[in-house]
Amino acid sequence: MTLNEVTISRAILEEQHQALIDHLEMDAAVIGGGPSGLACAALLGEKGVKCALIEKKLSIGGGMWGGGMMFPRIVVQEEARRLLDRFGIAYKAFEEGYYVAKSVEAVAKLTAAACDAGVEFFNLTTVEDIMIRGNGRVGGLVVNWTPVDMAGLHVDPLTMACTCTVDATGHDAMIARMVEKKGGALKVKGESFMWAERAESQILAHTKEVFPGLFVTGMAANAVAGECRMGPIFGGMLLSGERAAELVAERLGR
Ligand code: 48F
Repeated sequence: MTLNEVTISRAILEEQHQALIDHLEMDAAVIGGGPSGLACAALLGEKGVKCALIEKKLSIGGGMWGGGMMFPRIVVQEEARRLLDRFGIAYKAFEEGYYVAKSVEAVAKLTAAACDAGVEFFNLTTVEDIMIRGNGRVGGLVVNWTPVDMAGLHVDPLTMACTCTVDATGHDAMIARMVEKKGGALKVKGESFMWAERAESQILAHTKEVFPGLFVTGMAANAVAGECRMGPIFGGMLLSGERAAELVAERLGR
């Protein structure tokens, strides 16, 4: 076999071009590839929902890679241990109810689960705005290449339509803030101080449809609600991603 550089280029361009075209209309878009977004996308994919995960950075994983203060370990509490098992993430019991896992393995296994479930990934892609038309629902995303955003270039974006949008953008709750900024009836209170017990016990109540067509999960859910942060305990992120997937699937009638 003699390698042809142009064939390699054509393979990449044709495949990714087709993937983008195939996802210009989809059931669900998950914005943000941190733990909540990955869990949500993987479980939506498993339910047969046509779903893409859009991540502005080069790498998927959000704030999970770094564990706690760059010690690449995460803690998961008893309530979420079944999700470590479900995604095949190895862990050790530390004290009763506290389980420690490797953050790199957790990102890898969640990402692999989403891939296996048919989720399409669009990394290096920033959601810069949302579409809301006459029916008052969030009906799609306005996207651009992250390097365009970073360089401050004036390049018009493209759009992707989706029936349900999941804001999994973490502490900044970027998508919810876009709705608020543009005058939608949504108040983003902003996250509160660190209180792991409170933050983890309330996150499922905050994981919901906060505006027609827009669901929030992970730290974005707590940020919208003005709820506390929790630091490097990740059970709430996984449970919230799971809850968001259930709510979206229900909304889609799956
Ligand atoms: O921050 P992130 O990991 O969100 P999460 O799933 O998890 C929070 C934890 O990592 C941790 C914590 C819990 O223990 O407190 O911080 O709630 O991931 C959010 C992802 O969203 C991406 C961002 O790059 C990150 O990977 N993101 C943010 N804004 C945009 C975006 C945007 N406008 N378009 C695309 N991706």
